[in-house]
Amino acid sequence: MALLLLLFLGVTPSASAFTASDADAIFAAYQKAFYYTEGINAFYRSTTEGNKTHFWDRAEQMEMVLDVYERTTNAGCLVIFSNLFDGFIADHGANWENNDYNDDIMWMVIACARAHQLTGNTTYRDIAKSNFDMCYARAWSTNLGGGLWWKTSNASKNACVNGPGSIAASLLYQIFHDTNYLAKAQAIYDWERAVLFDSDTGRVCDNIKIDGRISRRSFSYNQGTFIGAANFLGRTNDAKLAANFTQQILCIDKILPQYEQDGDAAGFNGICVRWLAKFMKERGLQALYEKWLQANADAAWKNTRKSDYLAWSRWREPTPNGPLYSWACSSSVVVMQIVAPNEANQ
Ligand code: 7K2
Repeated sequence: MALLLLLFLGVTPSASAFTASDADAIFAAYQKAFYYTEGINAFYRSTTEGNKTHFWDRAEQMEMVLDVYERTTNAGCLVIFSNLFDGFIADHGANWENNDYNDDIMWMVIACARAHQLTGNTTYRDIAKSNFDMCYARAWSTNLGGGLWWKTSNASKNACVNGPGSIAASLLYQIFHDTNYLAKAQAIYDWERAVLFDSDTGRVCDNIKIDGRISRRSFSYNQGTFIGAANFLGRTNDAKLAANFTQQILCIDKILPQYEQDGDAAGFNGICVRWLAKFMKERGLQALYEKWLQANADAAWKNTRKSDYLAWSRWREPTPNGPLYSWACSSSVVVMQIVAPNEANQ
C-alpha cells in the first residue's frame, strides 16, 4: 500500500538514499580503516596500508572530524580532534612558517579556528591567530592589485589560498571582534572577486601568475571557498552565482567532478560542499540546492564498497577493491555529514 502510494505520487523508494545512521557508519568505517594513535598523538594513514598524511590533508581531515561533531554533537569527536591536533603539533610545531605553502597554513588556521568556536579551547584560538598573522604578513602584497601569494616563492596568486585566507580572517573576526580581521577578509575577497571571479558566469579561476596570465580552470574547492568567503561578508549575489556555476557547469549528471583518487584534488568536493551547504542553510536557499547536494551524498553512499563501507572521490562509479587513499575517501564522509538525508527516503 505504501509502495503504491509512493508510485502514485511519482516517488520511487530508493534503496541507495543515505540515512543518518549511514552517515555514522561511513565515519566509523573511515576511522577503522585509516585512524591510528601513538600515545596522545593521532594520525590518519594516507592509504589503508600507508604512512600518515601530510600537512594540508591533515588539516582537512581534522575539519572532517569537526563536520561529524557538528552533526552528531558526539563528544568523542572532540577527543579525536584533540589527538589529531596533538599529532599535528608533534610533527609541525606551533609555528608553521617552515611550510612554504601559504594555502596549507590557511587550511590549518580554519580547522583550529572552527575547533575553538566549537570547544572554547584557547590553545586552538591562539595558534590560529599567530599562524594567520605570520602567513598574512608574508603572503599579502600589492603586486597584481593585492591578494595573497600561493607560496613563498611569490610566483602566483591562487584561489586556493585567497578563498581560505578570507574565510580564516572572517573566523578570526568572529572570535576576536577585531575589525582589522574583517578588513583583511574583505580586502582578500575583493581582490579574488576582481581578478579570479567571472561575474558573468560564476566561475572561480584557479590562479594568476606574476606575469598576469590567468589559469581559468575551475576546481570545486575554489568554488566552495569563494562561496564561503562571500557568505561571511554578505555578498550573497556572488555566492549564488558561484554556487550556480558549480551546480550547472561543473557537474555532470548533477554529480561533482570525478577527481583522481591519488592527488590533491581527491578531497576537493568535500571542501566545496562544506561551504556551499553553509551558504545554503544560512540564506534559506534549500529550494535551489538541497536536492542536488542530496543527490551527491546519495551517490557517494551508493558507491561505497560493501566490504568495508569506504567510498572514494568519484561518486559516479563504484569504489574499487584494493588500497584506497584516506584523503580521497574524506569527501564522502564530509558530504554525508553536511547534507541532511532526504526526508522522503527515511
Ligand atoms: O596549483 C595549485 C592550485 O592552484 C591548484 O588548484 C591545485 C590543483 O594544485 C595546486 S595546490 C596543491 C598544493 C596544496 N598545498 C600543498 C601542496 O602539497 C599541494 O601540492 O590540484
